[in-house]
Parts: sequence; structure tokens; C-alpha cells
Amino acid sequence: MIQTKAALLSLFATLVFSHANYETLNKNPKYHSYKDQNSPDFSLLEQPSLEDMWGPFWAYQGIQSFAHLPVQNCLTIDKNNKEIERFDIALIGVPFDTATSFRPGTRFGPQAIRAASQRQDKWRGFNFRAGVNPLDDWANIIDCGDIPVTPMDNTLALKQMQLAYKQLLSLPGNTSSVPKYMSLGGDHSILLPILQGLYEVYGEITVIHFDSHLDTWAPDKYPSFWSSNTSEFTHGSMLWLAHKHGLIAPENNLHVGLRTRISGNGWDDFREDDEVGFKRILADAILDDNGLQKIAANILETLPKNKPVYISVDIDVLDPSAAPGTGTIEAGGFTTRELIHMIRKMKGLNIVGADVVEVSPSYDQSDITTTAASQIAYELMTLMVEAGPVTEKQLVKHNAAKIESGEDLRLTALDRIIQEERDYQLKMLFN
Ligand SMILES: *[C@@H]1O[C@H](CO)[C@@H](O)[C@H](O)[C@H]1NC(C)=O
Ligand SMILES: *[C@@H]1O[C@H](CO)[C@@H](O)[C@H](O)[C@H]1NC(C)=O
Ligand SMILES: [Mn+2]
Repeated sequence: MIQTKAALLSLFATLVFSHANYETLNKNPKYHSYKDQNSPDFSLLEQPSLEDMWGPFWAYQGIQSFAHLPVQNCLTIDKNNKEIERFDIALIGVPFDTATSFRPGTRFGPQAIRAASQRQDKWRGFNFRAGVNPLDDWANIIDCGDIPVTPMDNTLALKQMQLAYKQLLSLPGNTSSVPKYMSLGGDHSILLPILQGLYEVYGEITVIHFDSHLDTWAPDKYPSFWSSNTSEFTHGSMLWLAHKHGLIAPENNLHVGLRTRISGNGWDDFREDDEVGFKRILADAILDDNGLQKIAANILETLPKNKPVYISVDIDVLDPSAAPGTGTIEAGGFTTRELIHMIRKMKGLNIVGADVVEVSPSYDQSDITTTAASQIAYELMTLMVEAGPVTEKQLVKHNAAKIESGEDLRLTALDRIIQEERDYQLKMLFN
């Protein structure tokens, strides 16, 4: 009887995945491994606590935060409260998909990526490609839940996302001066308010953009008789807007994985992309001799070593066979393994934030896309851990001060556009 109990507990301790009881599983002498089986201390097995018995659970059980991480609504944290639990890296969902030019549905991305991440856990989180367990290293990592962004009005949605990132980036980190955020989209337009938030903290930031599309398109590249100021805010124009408002580095930003068709009958889109400050690595570059290694080297040569870098991953950079669950699929992309390899090679860069966007689960099959997205989020968090805590020295506080006092036109101009747009909309609705 006792033998059976010991064997059962041992099996339990060996196989179970748990977040709540991670420490218990590792340290509590009541649990022993197969190694101790010849001399288990049976006296310890007599009185398991309720926590011992019912705390641990299997990977597919429990409430689904990303990788079973602890959850906190970071948007309701009072930053003046000294008692708050501080964190260094956080997942944040941005379920917004009404700035999409083709198939919508990415509002369901964050929850689906969380569901696909359930086999990730602090307890079995060691990234052997990197030699670190990002979930169990210097950084306190949590899941901040979702920004409750409206699906009814993009003017309001943009305002909500701007304010949300401002709040998130004003929280104190635990080991870091400022937390790093791993955003889960949502369509790609969410990058604009993210870059606005980062600008206030770090100043102009360099962006590496994995995507099959340029996303530096000027709004008039979506020609229509009908337009408004907010109709310029789309998942294909946000990098153009970010450049226009001075949020990103003027040069040496980088696209990786391009293969979309471009406008007209020539290279105009690429010329405009040059003006937005981007270099381009095309998807086909992988076909060169040693193509994957050359791409990785090119990325490291282009991006700055000591300045803050942001990584944006549109899941449509992957081939449709590797990521069918997205709104704007393009044939001829990378495999998931190739993308992970490129991400791993970015170790050493100063990564201060990242996203995985455009995951649209209703087009997915067998969780292929969401599984890729959750693994990529894990690899990106590994990079954030490898880059170390954000130090006070990296912050550009004077920018934030200027913005507060209304001196910096780059952000106030955008705020003004929103106000004017709002007045215009109200007129349209009620006249
Ligand atoms: C917060 O940071 C302190 C050291 O500054 C560390 O001892 C503590 O473990 C950290 N908390 C978490 C939850 O990581
Ligand atoms: C867009 O914003 C500009 C000011 O930035 C304003 O002059 C213009 O009327 C607005 N257009 C619409 C359609 O609201
Ligand atoms: Mn995109």
C-alpha cells in the first residue's frame, strides 16, 4: 500500500507540470525522484498537505495564462503604491483587429496563443538552444492580461492603446528600471501605440520587422475616394506613421522575410521604404549559399549594438504551411525553425520590447500557427532575458518630461489629430 503510494507520488512529482507548486516540486522532501526509490523516507509521505495533493496540475489544466505565469491586471496598478509586486518582463494581449485590410480575426489571437503556450512552464522552461530558462532567471515574468480595447471606434481604440502603453511603461520594474513588454496581437497596427510608448522612455528606437509585407505604406497606397484621419491608421501604414511622427530611428531599421507584391509597375514602394529608414532582406535570400547564416549576419551588421532595439514579428513572415492562421497569407516564406534560428542569432542585442502579431485562429489548423506564435514569444522573451535588465542609463527621461509639458510636437500632433477626428466623427454622426 505504502509502496504504491510512494510510486504514485514519485510519478506525480516527475511528470506533473505546475506553476503554483514549482518550488514545492523542486524542494519539498516529500517528493522524491526515481533516484531515491530504494530509500524513500516513508514517514514524510504520511501527511501530505492539501497543497501537496491538489496544488500541482497537468499542462492542459488550470486557467490559461501565458505559460502558466502569474496574472495581474497591470493597467489597474497604482504605481505610487509601494506594496505592488514588481515585474521585469510581461506578456500583454492587444485584441484589436479593426485596422485590417484583408481577413480580420486577430482579436482572438492573444487568447489562442495563451492556449497554445500551455506546455510551456517555468518548471520545464529551459531553452537549450540558448542555455537559459527565461521563465526562471533574473527576470520576474508575469502575464498582464489584455488591454480592453474597443472594437467599435478606431480613434478611441488608438487612444486607449496609447494610454495603456504609457501606463505600462511608467511602472517600475523589479530588477529593471522599466519592464519589457512582449505584446500579443491583434493586427499589426498595434505597433504604432507601442512605439509611441517606447519613444517616451527610450527616444527613437530601431525596429527589426519580420513580415512578408512592407507595412511602410503611405496611407494613399490604399486608394479610396473615402477617407478620414483615422482611416490612415492601418496594419499596413503604421511604420510609415511611426516614421512620420519621428518615433523610430531615421535609418538602419530592417525588414526580414519580404515577398509580397508591390504597387504599380516598378520599385516605387521600395524607394518610399528607403525614405522611411528601412533596409530589406527578402524571403528568397535564404536560397543563397549559406543563406540562413548570411541573413543572421546581415541582421547583426545592420542593427545597432548598444542602442535599444524592438522586434516585431508578423506571423505571416512564416510560410502558409507553417502559419495558415493569419489574415494576409503570402506563399513562399520561412519555416518556423528558420525564424527561430534567426531570432536566436540576435543574442547580444539590446532588446527592450517585442511582439507577435496577426495570429488569426479561425484560419488556423490543428494549432499550427498558435503553437509557432507561442514558441516565438518564448524565444523573444529568451532574448529579453539574455539582454539583461534595463538600466536607468538607457532611459531618455527628458523626452517624457517634454511630452508631459506639451513641448514635443511629435506626440501632441497625433493627439490633436485624434481630437479633430473625434469632432469630425461626431459631426458626421449627428448632423
Ligand atoms: C525582485 O528583485 C529582488 C532583488 O532586487 C530579488 O531578490 C527578488 O527575488 C525579485 N523578485 C522576483 C519575484 O523576482
Ligand atoms: C484631419 O486632420 C486635419 C488636422 O490634422 C484636419 O485639418 C482635417 O480636417 C481632418 N480631416 C478629417 C476628414 O477629419
Ligand atoms: Mn504586418
